[in-house]
Amino acid sequence: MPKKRDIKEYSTDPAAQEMLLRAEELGIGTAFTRADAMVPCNIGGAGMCCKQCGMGPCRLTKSGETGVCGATLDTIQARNLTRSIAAGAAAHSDHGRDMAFLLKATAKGEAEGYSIRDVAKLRIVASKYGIKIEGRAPEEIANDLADLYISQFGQQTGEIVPATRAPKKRQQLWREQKVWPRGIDREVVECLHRTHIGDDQDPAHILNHAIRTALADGWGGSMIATDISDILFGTPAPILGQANLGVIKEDMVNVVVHGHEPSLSEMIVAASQTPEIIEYAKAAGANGVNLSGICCTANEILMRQGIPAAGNFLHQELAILTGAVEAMVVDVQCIMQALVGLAQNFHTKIITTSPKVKITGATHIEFDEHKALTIAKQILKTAIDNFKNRDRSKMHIPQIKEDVIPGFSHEYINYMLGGSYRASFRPLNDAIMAGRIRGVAAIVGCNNPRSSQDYLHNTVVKELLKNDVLVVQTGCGAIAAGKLGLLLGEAGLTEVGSGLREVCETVGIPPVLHMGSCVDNTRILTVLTQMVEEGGLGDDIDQIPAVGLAPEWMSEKALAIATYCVASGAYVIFGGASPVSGMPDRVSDSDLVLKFISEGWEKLYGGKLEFIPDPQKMIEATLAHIDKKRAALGLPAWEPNKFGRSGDWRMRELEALPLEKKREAIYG
Ligand code: SF4
Ligand code: MSK
Repeated sequence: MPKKRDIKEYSTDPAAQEMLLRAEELGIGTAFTRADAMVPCNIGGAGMCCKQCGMGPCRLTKSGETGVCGATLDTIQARNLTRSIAAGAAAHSDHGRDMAFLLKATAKGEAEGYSIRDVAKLRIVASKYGIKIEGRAPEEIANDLADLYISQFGQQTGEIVPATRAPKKRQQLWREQKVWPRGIDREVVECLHRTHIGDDQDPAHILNHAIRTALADGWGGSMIATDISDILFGTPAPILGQANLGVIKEDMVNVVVHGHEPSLSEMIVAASQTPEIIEYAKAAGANGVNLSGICCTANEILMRQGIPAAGNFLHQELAILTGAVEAMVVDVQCIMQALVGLAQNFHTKIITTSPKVKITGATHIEFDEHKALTIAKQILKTAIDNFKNRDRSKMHIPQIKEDVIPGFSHEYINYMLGGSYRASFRPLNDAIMAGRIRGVAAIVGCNNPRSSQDYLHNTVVKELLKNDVLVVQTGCGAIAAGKLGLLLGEAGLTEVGSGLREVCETVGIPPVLHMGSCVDNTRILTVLTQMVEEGGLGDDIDQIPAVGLAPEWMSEKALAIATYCVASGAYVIFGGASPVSGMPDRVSDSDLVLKFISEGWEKLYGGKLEFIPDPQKMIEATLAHIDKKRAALGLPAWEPNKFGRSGDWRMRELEALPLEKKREAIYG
């Protein structure tokens, strides 16, 4: 019998717990209960099943066993992992492609409602590629940049250009290893080709192409997506917002936008603020339209517009359970099919919008960038028309939400550290070199109902902060921290070690920097590159005392992100289960791929991927790696009590002393 977990084991978030109780009362299932009922297949879960052809599926559960075609377990695991990485890279990069076409349409004046909001970023990005900027209108520059970026997807030979933004030494390594992506689509297609029955059957050779494909995502499709989102919608800077289900409002038409591409959600934000829509909502008896976001769409509009986040991945069903959502508008990625059935218990309309994504039973209003504002208004009017159908007796909104300050783009971090006239990463590098900051951790990725929601994320974040590790976050992990109050300046005074506290106080930042959505992990690559270029922390990313973690990963995109980070030189730790774990206790030769992506990749790229389910061990491995990198750079070993007696903190200590003691402390 599958084990049913307690509500507190499902989630550490009190708003989620309240809604899960509500679901139980109503007899409605969620991803949490379905995860209990669906025991994962231990053979497939360990990467030991191949269904690549009609002679199988072949399950390899004995040492030395092969598939019908003779494929070994290592080959099968390498193929399975590589296919997942290709799917993740395809998802991110197709998002990037859509953004490139949107930039092109905007440049030609054919995209209703869009404009180039960040001309400075456009000029900086274009000039990196030698596109002429002087004396040209933004639209002309944008047109050339769009053409260049569109060409990166179908390019057949040569090198994709965004990867020239990596540190010089890293570029040289990619050329030596022959993994510099030629074209984004080409690498994804080649992954599928190589992993077809009867093709590439050397595990290391297959996995090297996984590296090339992931690089096409991180230093290709995703980087393009981030660049263009900033150019069209503005480069994020800190802004006040809120997070959690309490942002849903009783007296307003609630529209929750969910998915990933900001092209639609930004236009819905714009449409919701027009007098036409405000009047339409009032005429329907509501106090206006209240927008909120789920998943990475939430991050996109939170960090640019301050639109509240209703929650992360596992909140998508819980938002509908409030009974107060008139429409959930979705585009691509991380959208559960269960939403449609769940919504039938309430009045909520699930509206699909992407030409690529339809869900049986949902309302489809297709997005088209040429008439985006018109379509956004149509979507909002559909939601407003549905307000009258809300059954107030079914309404239950948890009154739980937290203030958040997201929006730490790499441009802003650069600016905040040095100001307008000497923007620089120098203060960050200096703080690491002195030991005020022990190292940096990028904690990213999803929720997974197989672990307690947000528990792994927040346990790891809180412990690393106490150890003076500066944390940057994206995706659903960033929202987990936001719900707990870690994206606020106050957390920089109370939740952190004494050295990190000095930095947070001096610069005036939270100890956890929200850097965006899951495609925005490229911002972290840029930060690491700028730290290398600033000097003092080695000449390549693999020398920086930094670690990447995805404690609650679930999507194939997360595997693509992990792999491009490894190829860029990072140590990456995933929580939860490994998709290539094998069963070393039963099948003696089943962990070779697991070892190859760790030790093998480390020898080749300086980065490695490991799966560590226990959060304490994750923390230990992170700190050990950071300390190892500090020692290799010749930096002083981290000392917990060396710093922290300056700035506001010192003033507060002095204030608390009696007058005599205060004099003594100041004058000796
Ligand atoms: Fe089995 Fe080989 Fe076909 Fe895979 S490719 S299903 S191992 S026969
Ligand atoms: S939405 S990929 S659950 S981070 Fe980007 Fe969250 Fe993971 Fe989807």
